[in-house]
Amino acid sequence: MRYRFVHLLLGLALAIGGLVAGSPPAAIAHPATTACTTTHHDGFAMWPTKANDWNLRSRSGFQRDLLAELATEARANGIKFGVYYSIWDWHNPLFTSDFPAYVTQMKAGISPDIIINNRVGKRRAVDGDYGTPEQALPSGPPSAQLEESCMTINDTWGYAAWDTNFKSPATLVRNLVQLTSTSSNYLLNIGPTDTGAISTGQANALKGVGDWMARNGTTIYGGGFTDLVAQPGWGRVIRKGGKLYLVVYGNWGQTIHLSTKARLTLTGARVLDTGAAVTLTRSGDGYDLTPTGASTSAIANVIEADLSVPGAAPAGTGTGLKAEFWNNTTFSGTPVVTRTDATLNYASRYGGSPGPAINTDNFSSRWTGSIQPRYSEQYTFTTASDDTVQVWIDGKLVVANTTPHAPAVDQGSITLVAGRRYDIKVEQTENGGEAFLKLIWSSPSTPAQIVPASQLYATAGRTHICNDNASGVTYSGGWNVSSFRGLGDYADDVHYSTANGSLFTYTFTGTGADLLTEAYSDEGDVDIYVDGIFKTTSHLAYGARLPQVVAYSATGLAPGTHTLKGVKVSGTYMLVDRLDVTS
Ligand SMILES: [Ca+2]
Ligand SMILES: [Ca+2]
Ligand SMILES: [Ca+2]
Repeated sequence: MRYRFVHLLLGLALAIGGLVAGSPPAAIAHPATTACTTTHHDGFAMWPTKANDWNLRSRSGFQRDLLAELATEARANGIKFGVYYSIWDWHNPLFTSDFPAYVTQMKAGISPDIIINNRVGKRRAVDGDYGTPEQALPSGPPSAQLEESCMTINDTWGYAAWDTNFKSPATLVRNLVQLTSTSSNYLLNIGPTDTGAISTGQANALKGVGDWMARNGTTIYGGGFTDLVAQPGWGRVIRKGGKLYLVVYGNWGQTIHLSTKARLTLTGARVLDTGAAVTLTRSGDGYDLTPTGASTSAIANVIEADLSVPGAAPAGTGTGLKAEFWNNTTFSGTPVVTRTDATLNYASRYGGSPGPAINTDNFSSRWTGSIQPRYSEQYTFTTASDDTVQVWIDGKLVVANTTPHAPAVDQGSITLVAGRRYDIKVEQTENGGEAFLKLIWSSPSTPAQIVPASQLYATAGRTHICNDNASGVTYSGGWNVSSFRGLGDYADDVHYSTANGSLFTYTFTGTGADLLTEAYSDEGDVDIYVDGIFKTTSHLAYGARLPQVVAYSATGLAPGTHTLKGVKVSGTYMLVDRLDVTS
C-alpha cells in the first residue's frame, strides 16, 4: 500500500455510481461525485492549510487554491464534490514520536458528519462507514457494509509516463455496470501529470465511458442490485424502482432469456437508447426478450423493462426493540439497563460499551420485540458480531455464532409475510477486547441495510408461523406428505394432492391467516374461502419453482375463530406448506 502512494501528489478520483441519484449534465465520464486526494500518507496538503507550511502553496510557485477551484467547478456542473483525506500523516512529528497522542489529535479534528472508510481499521466489516475493495469487483452485493470499489484506469495511482496499460472503455463500462448491479460505487482514479493535465490514454478511456453514459446513464444513476432475477450470462441486470435494466454485452438482436427468482411480471420493454420495440414473451422460468433495431454501442446495449411485483406493505410505525443489558455474560439477574434501542448497530470497540452503566467487558445484551417485513419474500439476516450472537425469528434460530469470536459476519434466512409482525430476539455477549453488534436484513426487494427502527417494535409479535401439519389443519380428498424435497419448503415438508376438489381447512383463532405454498409450472389454481365464503382463485402456476410464496392472506378479521379453506381446481399438483396465523 505504502509504496503505491509515495509519489502521489494529486489523485483525482471519480466516483460513478448507484449511491447518488440524479443525472449530472454532460461531462467526460458523467461522474456523480468526485473525491480529490487532498493529502496522502506523506502529509503534503494540496490546499493552503494554516496548520503548517507542508503544502502546495508554501512549497511551490503555485499560489492558487486548487481545491476551491475544483469545488466551484464541480458544483457548477452538478457534481457532488468530496475530498479524500488520509489520516496517516508521516510528516506529523507525533506520528513517529507519540502515536497515541497522534491518534488523539486526529480524533479531535473529526467532524461527526464525516464519512470514514474501513481503512481506519483493518478493512473489516465493522471498521469505518463503508468498505473499499481495491482493484477488485465483488461478485455479489455487500452484506454487512456499503462498498465502493476503487480502481485505476491503468495500473498506477499517480501519473506514470511509462504506464500506458489503459483499460478500454468497454472494460470500464462493464466494471461500472457490474458494480452498479451489486449496489456498489465505482471510484475511478485519475493520475494527472505534473502540470495537472489528464494524459491522452486516460482521457480516451473516460471519453469512451462518457459516450456510453450519455446514451445509457439512466441505467447507472440510482440503479442497484436485484435478487428478483438471476444474473445472466449475456450481461447484467440492474433494478431501479419499477424498472429492470438488462445490459446486453454482445450478440445484439438475438433473443435473450431472463430467469426469474421471484413472482414478477414484465409488462413492457424497449431499447433504452433508441426506444425501439422489444418483443417480450413468457418462457420457461422467466421471459424471452428480442430487441429490434441496430446496436448503438459495441460495449453494451440496454433494454429497459417495466416491472410489476406484489405490493409492499407501507412503512411501519415502530420505534425499536426492547433492550436489556447485564454486567455478566450469562443474562443472569436483573438487567443493569433496560431501554428501547431504535436499531442494533453497535461498535463498542476496546474502551466502550452500549451504555455508561454497562461493563466494558463481560456483559450480555438481549433485544426483544417484533419485526415487520415490508415484502412477502425470503429475508436474509446478517449480523456483524463480537463475541457471540444469536437471532431468533418467531422462536426459530436464524443466526447463531456462539463460540466467542473476533468480529465475524454471519447469516441466516427466513421467509416472512409483508406487514405481519413476528417475534424477534437477539442476544449478544462480550467477554473482552472489542465488542460489536450490527443487525442487517436484505430481501429481493430490500437492499442490505441496518434493520430500520420503523420495522422494529418493543412489543411481542402477533403472527406465528405454523407448519402444514399444525393442529387446526384438516385435509380431505386424498393427500400425501412429501418431506426432505430440499426445495426450500418450510420445515422441508409439504402436503400435496393431485385430485381436483381436494381441500384443506385451517381453523384458527385470531384476526388473520396466510397460506404459503409453492408456485411452479405443474401447479394450477386454488379456490380460497374464508369462513365458508369464496374470496378468490389463487393462481400458482409459474415458470420458476418458488417455495413459500403467499397464495392468500386473510387480514382484518374480527377477533375470534375463523376458517381458511383452499380447494384444488386445476394443475397437476396442489401443495400446502405453511400457514401463518395472526392473533
Ligand atoms: Ca470490551
Ligand atoms: Ca470481544
Ligand atoms: Ca411445510
